[in-house]
Amino acid sequence: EQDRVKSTALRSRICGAEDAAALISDGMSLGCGGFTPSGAPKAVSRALAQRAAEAHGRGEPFSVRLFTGASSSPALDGALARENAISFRMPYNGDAQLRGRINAGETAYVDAHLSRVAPWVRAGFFGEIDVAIIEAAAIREDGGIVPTLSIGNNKTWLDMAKTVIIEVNSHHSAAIEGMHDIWGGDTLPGSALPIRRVDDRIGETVLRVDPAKVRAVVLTNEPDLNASFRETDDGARQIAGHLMEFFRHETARGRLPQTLPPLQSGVGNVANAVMAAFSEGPFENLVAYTEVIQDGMLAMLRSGKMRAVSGAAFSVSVDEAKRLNADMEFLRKHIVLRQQEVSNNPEVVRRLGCIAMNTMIEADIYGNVNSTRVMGSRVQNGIGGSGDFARSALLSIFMAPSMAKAGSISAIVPMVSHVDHINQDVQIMVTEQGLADLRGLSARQRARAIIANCAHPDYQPMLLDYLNRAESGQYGGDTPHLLGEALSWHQRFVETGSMRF
Ligand code: 0RQ
Repeated sequence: EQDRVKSTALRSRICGAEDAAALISDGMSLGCGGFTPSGAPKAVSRALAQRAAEAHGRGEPFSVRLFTGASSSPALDGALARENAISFRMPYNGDAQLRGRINAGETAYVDAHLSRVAPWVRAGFFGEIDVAIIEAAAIREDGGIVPTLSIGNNKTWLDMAKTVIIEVNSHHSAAIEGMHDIWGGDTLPGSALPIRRVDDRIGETVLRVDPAKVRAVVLTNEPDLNASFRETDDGARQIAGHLMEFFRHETARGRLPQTLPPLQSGVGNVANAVMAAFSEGPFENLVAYTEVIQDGMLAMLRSGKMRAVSGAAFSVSVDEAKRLNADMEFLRKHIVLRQQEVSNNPEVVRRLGCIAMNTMIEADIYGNVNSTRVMGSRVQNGIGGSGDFARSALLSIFMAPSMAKAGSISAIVPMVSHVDHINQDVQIMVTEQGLADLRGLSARQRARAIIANCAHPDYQPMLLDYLNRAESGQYGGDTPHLLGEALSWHQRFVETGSMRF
């Protein structure tokens, strides 16, 4: 395993995870790898959680400020949250333990657009980064660091941190070297990203660091802690079916090219079902400029339906993780992994004219979307990259099942209880009931289209009743609302456990 560390300077820093974790003290800011479980530190973060537990056992405070790429892993967010050792967290969380801490008010959470984090950290908006902990597949003789299945904000952590810890994980195929593309420039005002096609390469394949800052190199051999997807259900298949029909219709009328613009696809069950539908659909030579690369896209690369993918991270099932390690030579030719300020860059998304497909928690009748807060106040995950893509895409699509929690919640409500995506950033809305094409519709027309096509029949009469009364008792006729009633559905759920009357 030592063979993965070719640089003699850095080989001399090899040590155990406990020694590395001992470099971190209470109150420090950590910049860590991790974008989904891919690339998150494992051994050092577990050792750090152990340190926190011991300190707490002695009655001493111990917590860190944690910055990552996006969500991370049970070995980072999970282990530290269990010990209540995260005082501040940015920019995304998908871990249930940490979600509990945030919703209990114990961890301060800054939910931010993923493309914004690195340039803002470099600008000094969030203070200094004390320690970087990143995962590598190898360290070359020239000191170049080969990343693993995500890059996240690692370039910025390596540039900004005073101390650097590298976990070299020999579980990953060495053939991954060459897949990454690391942009050495900036994405602040005055700079331009020279990407014109999804597979353009604009940087180096390795990360660089001042070797004097590297205080520990820890050897590991461990797969990412991936979760398996749920079986695709009928609802997800129906959503995918409505979308495919829409794309066939748009290409037939010449509004979209036959190969479709570059696709961005969010995470989860519905997104995977959409990719499965593309696998069987009529479109060929597809490309993706996306954030997360899931099983479905890899299947299309293998079948030849998809030609090229640019992404920030792999987020795959346990089975796919094994397959892709064996398949790395092939995948490397078709995939460009980028740091997230490039993979999610709105400038590039606008230039390429992407189709953004993201999942939501709820939408209102006018097309505003809540992706993050249940009943307005409980965070689920975070905005992630959905805003980076939705605002700048040629077409922005939001999808969800029409009801949640066994039908006690309607995903279509009079007014969203929290807004992540304003109606101007939502052109197409899809549920298993159908698809609403909102392009060119006024607010009142959007409301009719969303209720007719997307709402569940159980909730349609209630929504129509709300809209009709709002239109007749209106204060304003553009976007009619009954202000005293607009959030009453959420209030009723909180009080009774159901939005139904
Ligand atoms: O709760 O876990 O308690 O059962 O939300 O919902 O249906 O399992 O769907 O996993 O696809 O997540 C929007 C959260 C959907 C996700 C969201 C409850 C539901 C369940 C999860 P349980 P599902 P998914 C780029 C794109 C924002 C980031 C983003 C997300 C849980 O897609 O985080 O788009 N998106 N990134 O029961 C109350 C409702 C609900 C509801 C769902 N209306 N009311 N609860 N739930 N709808 C990728 C990245 O940035 C990484």
